[in-house]
Amino acid sequence: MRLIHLSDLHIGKRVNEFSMIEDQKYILTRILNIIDEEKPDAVIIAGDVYDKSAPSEEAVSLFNDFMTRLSKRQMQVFIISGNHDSAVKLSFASEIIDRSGIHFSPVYDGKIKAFEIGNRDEKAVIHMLPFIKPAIVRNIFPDEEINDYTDAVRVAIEHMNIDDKVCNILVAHQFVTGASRSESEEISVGGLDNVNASVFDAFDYVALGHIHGPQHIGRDNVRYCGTPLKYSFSESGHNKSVTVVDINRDNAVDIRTVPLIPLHDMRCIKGTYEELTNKKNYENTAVEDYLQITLTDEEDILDAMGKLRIIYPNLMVLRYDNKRTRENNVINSVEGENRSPLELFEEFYELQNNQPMSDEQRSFMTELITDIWEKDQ
Ligand SMILES: [Mn+2]
Repeated sequence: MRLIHLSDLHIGKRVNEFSMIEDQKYILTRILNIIDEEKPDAVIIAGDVYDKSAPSEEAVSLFNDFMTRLSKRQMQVFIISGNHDSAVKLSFASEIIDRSGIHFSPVYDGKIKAFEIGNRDEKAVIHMLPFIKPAIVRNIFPDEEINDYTDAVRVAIEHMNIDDKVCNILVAHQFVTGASRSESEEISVGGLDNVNASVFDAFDYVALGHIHGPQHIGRDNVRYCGTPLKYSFSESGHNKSVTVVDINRDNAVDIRTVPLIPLHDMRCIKGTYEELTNKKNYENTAVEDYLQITLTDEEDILDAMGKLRIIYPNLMVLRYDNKRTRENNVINSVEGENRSPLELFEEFYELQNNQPMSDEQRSFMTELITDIWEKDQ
């Protein structure tokens, strides 16, 4: 039996004010191609279908299109809500849609929807646990002691029906202790929302969502498949993929990944303005990628963003790495009433830029100061 594990589509997401919708359309088509090649029995989407609880119209229509195309293939689909989704909206008409083989987790009410997949020889039960917080579980089970996320998930699992004679698969969207994070996740500061992986011991495979880098926690079969696209520059080194899980007759799982090649990569490049605008250096590179450029020039380039975007149209973030940005000098109020305006300015300039003014700059300033002085009098 074969499963494809996806999560964190974040449909409708904007990264540094750039819409990702075309990239998402492209990668969802690529995922459908992988599904056609791999012919899984089930596809899992472990939460964060949308980026927002009130997704845009274009996000909803893209997801609708993806679901419609999935439903034409002979397989079951299991979708839970993540912390970015509205659990209520995502489960709209879910009991009606269930009949089509596409299953959305209902709003958590203490009962967990579980579905059997496979045939007489190979069977698995998929348990769908939407994103939960301690307060939600505490309200439903007031007699249980729930102090943190680990307690909440443990109690939710204790109230499931788990038959240990079959292969049990859990779909969940939580931050498991030890997972390595990236900047595009929204996780509470201080890491109070982490769940200890030991709560998942009863499952043969745990299909996780929430953390954006593909990884397993402890055992191989407690796994984050990661986002299908890079959603921050902290992920520029990630290799995004689809996770394919094969379950054997003895419930052993075999896990592999199929790489996802995006429409635009997300990369960081660094150099002087002259280097980065030299045709020889960029003509054979993917200039349309989403870029973070770090300029190493000592002096700020006037309208560098606008000029660089002529070559690199999807430049998202521009930074400088030079003496000024490396040493963060605190500029104190300059003492010395007896010093000339030029001397005061020179001191200010040196503090700000970590280098003295050049002769050319000094004569320019002298001229400017004289000019202002004359006008004032
Ligand atoms: Mn997410």
